[in-house]
Amino acid sequence: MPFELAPLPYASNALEPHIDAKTMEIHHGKHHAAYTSNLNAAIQGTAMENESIETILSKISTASAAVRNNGGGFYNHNLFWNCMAPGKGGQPSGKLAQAIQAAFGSFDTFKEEFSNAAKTRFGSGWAWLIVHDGKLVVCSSPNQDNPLMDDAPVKGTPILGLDVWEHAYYLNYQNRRPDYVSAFWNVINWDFVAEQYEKALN
Ligand code: MN3
Repeated sequence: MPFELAPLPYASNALEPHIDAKTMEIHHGKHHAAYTSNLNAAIQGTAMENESIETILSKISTASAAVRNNGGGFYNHNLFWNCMAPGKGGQPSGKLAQAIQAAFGSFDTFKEEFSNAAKTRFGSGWAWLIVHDGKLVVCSSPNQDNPLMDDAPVKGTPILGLDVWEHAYYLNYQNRRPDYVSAFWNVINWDFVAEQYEKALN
């Protein structure tokens, strides 16, 4: 099997009270696991079997719906788990902080723009902070699409992603997506996001 489900980088209850253990267990152990095995099934026997997930996403317009949905789901959740960690939150520092200031005017303005992208994405999807031509941009995408896909309306390299599918929050927050979006800021691992920013610039 070309793609494997990596273990969560922390215990399933590590993000409580912001994200509850049961949600994390089902989200990683069932949803992410299903995207991974369905992706493997969808690429079996095709040329994509030996390609990286980034390569697959870069030509997703030529792939089946199964590869799009499950390939996106595989990649998006890998990024998502690592964008969070216990005892984090706060604000970024260094070059990323300066880039946020340059792109949005202030961290608070960025926070508002990203939160609005997450809250106003209709139905299932993701909010993103991406690097596009060396600049930071906030956007969102439907379903399991992401800005690495060649047919994405806003393209770039994701460095921070927030899952706003109901399966990401409904057990704890029910219909209160804005509360879940607010809670996300308490668990963002800015050290990881800063590493992704540096990589995206190179
Ligand atoms: Mn999800």
